[in-house]
Amino acid sequence: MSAPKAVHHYFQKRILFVLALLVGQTFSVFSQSRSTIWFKQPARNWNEALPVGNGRLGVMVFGKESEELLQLNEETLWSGGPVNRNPNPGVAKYLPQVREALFREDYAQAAKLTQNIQGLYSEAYQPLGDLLLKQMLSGTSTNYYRGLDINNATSTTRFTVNGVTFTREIFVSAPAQVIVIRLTASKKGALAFTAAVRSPHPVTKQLLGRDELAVRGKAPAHADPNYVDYNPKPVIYSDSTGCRGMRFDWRIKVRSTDGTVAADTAGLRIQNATEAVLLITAATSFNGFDKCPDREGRDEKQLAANYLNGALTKSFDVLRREHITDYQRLASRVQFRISGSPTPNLPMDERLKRYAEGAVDPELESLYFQFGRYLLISSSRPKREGELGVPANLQGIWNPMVRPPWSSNYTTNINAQMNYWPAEMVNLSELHTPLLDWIGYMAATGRETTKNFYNMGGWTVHHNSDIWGLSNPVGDKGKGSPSWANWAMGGAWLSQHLWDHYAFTGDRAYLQRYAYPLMKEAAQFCLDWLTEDKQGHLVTAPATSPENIFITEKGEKGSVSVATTMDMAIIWDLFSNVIQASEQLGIDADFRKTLLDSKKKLFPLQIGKKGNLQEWYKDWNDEDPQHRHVSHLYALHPGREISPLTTPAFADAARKTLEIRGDGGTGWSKSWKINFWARLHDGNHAYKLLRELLRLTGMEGTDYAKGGGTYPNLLCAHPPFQIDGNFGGTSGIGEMLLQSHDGLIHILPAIPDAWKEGEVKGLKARGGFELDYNWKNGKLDKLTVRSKQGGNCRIRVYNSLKAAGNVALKTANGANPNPFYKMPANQYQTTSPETPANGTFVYDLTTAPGKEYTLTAVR
Ligand code: FUC
Repeated sequence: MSAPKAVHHYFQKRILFVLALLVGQTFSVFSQSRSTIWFKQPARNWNEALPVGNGRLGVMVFGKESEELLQLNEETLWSGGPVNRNPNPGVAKYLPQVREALFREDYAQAAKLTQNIQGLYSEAYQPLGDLLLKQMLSGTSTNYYRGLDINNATSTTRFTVNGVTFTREIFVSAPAQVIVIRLTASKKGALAFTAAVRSPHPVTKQLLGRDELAVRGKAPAHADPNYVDYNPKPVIYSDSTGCRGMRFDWRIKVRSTDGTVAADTAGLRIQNATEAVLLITAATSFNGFDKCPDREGRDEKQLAANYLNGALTKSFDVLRREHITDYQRLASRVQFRISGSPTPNLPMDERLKRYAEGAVDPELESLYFQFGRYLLISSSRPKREGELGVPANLQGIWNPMVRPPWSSNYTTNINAQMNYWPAEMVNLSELHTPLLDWIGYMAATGRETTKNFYNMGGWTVHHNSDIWGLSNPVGDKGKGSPSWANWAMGGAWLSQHLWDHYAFTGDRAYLQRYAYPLMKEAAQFCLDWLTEDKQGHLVTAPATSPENIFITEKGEKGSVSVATTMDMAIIWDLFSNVIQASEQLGIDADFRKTLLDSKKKLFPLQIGKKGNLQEWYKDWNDEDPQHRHVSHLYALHPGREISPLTTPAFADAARKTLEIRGDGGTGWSKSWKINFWARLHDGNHAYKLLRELLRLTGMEGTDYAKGGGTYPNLLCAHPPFQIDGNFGGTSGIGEMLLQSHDGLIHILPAIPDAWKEGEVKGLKARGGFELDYNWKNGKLDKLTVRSKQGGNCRIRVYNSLKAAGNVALKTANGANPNPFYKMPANQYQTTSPETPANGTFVYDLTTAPGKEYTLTAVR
């Protein structure tokens, strides 16, 4: 190569490089504003702080300048120990008495008797403590910025004091199992701070060398729920058995700094630094739901040391790179964009305020969808070698209180399941597995619960569970209201998750070895639990409809009755799924027949005098017609018994029910309603509720009537904070974009007028299909289907399509031959999903495993 040519070449490369940098920068600024929740001031309270986590370790970042508050959690740190599986012996004798009263229609007496059939409350999820970064600053700060970028799961705080800019970056690495904090100053040696710790639990602090602090303690042996106020000591630390209260070991280590490090038990002091990198980790002695957490506990000191030592072998850059790669591997599977007004580059509190006033902000809506995915990635990771994966609880993994609202437990009459509604469809299937694993543990105690409380087989969970796999009806042996405590359908509902994981992944070995046996046993409990009423229908008795109160024709109020619609719908769903699973596995023909016969005898769905889907056995009124739970619509969502495509009359009744219930409610209630309206194919109504879910609220107390919405940090307000509403919101948006539960893949089933044009990539449908598509003017434009397992791909769309190349696209005819789309026997079905309706097109596309197909709109 001649010299001038080489020089020319060099400049060309240089220009290209600069161009690439510029493009990269514009892109990252653009993408950052789309993916960042940011503020101009530190968090004034917990609901303004920003959540980061790796599934196990969680941090709420407050971003305070001179006393930064990082509130920390470790997912296994709960109060208590393994459950007493027979806490109230002999209570099974009340069941026949309850039934006798119910069939005499003495509902008050039935409720009183039901209350005898209660065990103990769940234990509570615990905070680990606070890390305080006390920074010496000589003046007030300007140019303040605090943000969470969900593109790289990193929180950044930045401010300037006396011309020096201080930056703190925080992320929680899943590969390294540590929290990483980097503090920098723009001026050499200007960084000086003390890292101090505090814990709500009794702890001892120990210095491990010059730059490492260990904080050790024990979680409470017991913590009462926050709504129990009759015990003199609601939180108990003492335990003489070694079986209640787990130990924890929490470490803070200065990984590197150019400053000086000094330490005493007050904290680690760093001075004259330009940069400091801290590593934080924690471990508990939790050793499984059935092991004494102290006596039989794991060596938490060793675990913490191992995490730390592993991370110490890596530089900050390597830790960060590995964190981002790991996070993006999951996060980048789904892209979602709604066209429209450009994103206003505003702090989130201002942006939400503007939105509540009616501003158009489609990127806030797509950000909210992705934020739900972010939260799942950050709070629910599958088990790692030698570790357990714990499901996201009522607050995910973020909780600062020893007695958090509802113990921050697993509430299975809606909340725990809602957390996992989006998991499969938003392409995070493996993040569903902590819940699926946990179901196995709940079943272990649940088998004894059904025996001890009812003298029956199979397993179930009542409306509360915890890290110990609690399954008994709670209520502290008669002090809880049966309207919530004695609802016995948790096991049956959770089993839907076992089935759905299979329906989406097609993982036969998982179905055969793990899911099916648990589903079958849940069905066995239901068979035992069902009894015949005078008309020969199979009914549940006692039955409640969480957590509603009926008023009988005589004007009597009650909660315990017979055959609530929710009970019947959950059992219908479970039996249908077990039937289908046994067919696919080619086993248990006799059991299948029993279920088929029982399904036919189940007390039927009823349409009430107001044209609504009836909630109760009889057409009674509700004490609170706008009650937040809309349990009876289980049949519409997450069940599949009612659908406009198969049971239009019942879909109309469901709509009527929703109209009567209204659009109000707590955070999760609004989220559920988004899913309902999407299932009714009413995108505009779903969208109305999405806007209301995103309504900015500052409410912190527990108020059921007002304030359901969103906090400035985008976490959902029940109020108080509950994470279910976030996940339910993400699932609701998913259901607006794609549905695959009723015999076909329905594309854009509930697209609102406000979303005229957009694009989504990577959504999952049952049977292992992955879809990318965009739409213009509300109509599908181009669709790409990736088939993982092959099989017929039946799609329902609102405009005609053509396939590229020699791909055969046929108009659908007859039942969908794909076994994942087989419709369960349904006595209410009057039409078939493939029946063409006005303006709809239903196609069949034969697919081969691993192949990709592209369809485009015919114009
Ligand atoms: C159920 C709901 C409440 C709350 C609690 C955690 O009991 O009725 O609204 O979400 O769970």
